[in-house]
Amino acid sequence: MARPKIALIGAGQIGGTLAHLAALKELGDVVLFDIAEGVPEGKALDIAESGPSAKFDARMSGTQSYADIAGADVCIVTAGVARKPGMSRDDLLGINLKVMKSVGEGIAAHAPDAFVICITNPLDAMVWALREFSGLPHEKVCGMAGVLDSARFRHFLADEFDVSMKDVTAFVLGGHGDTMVPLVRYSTVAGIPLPDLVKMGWTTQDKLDAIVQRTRDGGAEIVGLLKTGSAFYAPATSAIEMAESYLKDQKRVLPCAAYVDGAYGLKGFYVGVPTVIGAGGIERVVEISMNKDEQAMFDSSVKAVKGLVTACKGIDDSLS
Ligand code: A3D
Repeated sequence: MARPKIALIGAGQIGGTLAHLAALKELGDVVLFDIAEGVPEGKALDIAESGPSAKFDARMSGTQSYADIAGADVCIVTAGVARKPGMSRDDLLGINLKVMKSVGEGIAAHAPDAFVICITNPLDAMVWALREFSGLPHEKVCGMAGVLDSARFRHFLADEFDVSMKDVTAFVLGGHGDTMVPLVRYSTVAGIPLPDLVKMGWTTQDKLDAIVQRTRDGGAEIVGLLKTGSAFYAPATSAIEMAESYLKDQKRVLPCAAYVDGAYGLKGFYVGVPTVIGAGGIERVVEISMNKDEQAMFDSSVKAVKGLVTACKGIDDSLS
């Protein structure tokens, strides 16, 4: 059987890391696409030259032509502009919406059967627009945010408790932004929910609240440190986890920006929810029950996402 083909649209910081990880994990042959001439070619060659030492079998190539992504099984989209200090994710909206239009058209023309994972910010609006521009089935287009947000939450929790990150599960719902909803009640250490760990004296409510806030601000914390761009190692690793679940039909239960059509009382747009990712793409949206406070946080997050989608419609007539 031929190797799967993975197209990476955008060969910047995240795109290059995605290519490296996909090669190391031998997920398939990789095509890096970018409008910046030489960048995707250079990164592809550099990674290919690491193959003999890293001992992977995967073809790496770079291109400026959408024709070269033909027949891709997975497309991961990072094309666009990243945040600089002082910019919010929403500041990127106008610029990246235009990018989504060209990317959506390119995927529709050359890789219409692909599973598409969008990473470009502002995520929940860009994944919605990318789906609209591409016309692909809703279950084949999703956004990466929840895996990253919950990984950050898990990392901070594992640090606080001095336990392995492997035994910490965390749950983050809603949009990828300041209104994201880390759900403490559904987050556990080896099955013990966080509120119980507070009662057991493992941490205090104040410390837990601070970790929740640090998770919400996780992206900005990295932007503040790097000064010239935003996070890329953890975002790339998160998207690779999603791509692998699709390619290997693992049916992982992963939070991602998925099209919600009825669940959570919502209809017709993208928001961060738990999903099952398998060979069918987003095979299921998992609907959990929320208490009053959680529902209020989720509602305000949904409101923020709806605002961004409305803004997109205001910018591009074809989206209305
Ligand atoms: P960066 O290193 O700037 O790479 C973006 C690449 O896109 C550059 O190489 C550009 O040349 C390329 N590009 C621009 N326009 C086009 C186009 N029309 N077609 C093809 N390529 C194009 O950014 P990055 O890799 O650090 O980040 C990429 C995106 O991911 C940004 O929008 C970030 O805000 C976003 N991001 C999202 C998350 C989430 O968790 C959702 C996390 C981190 C970054």
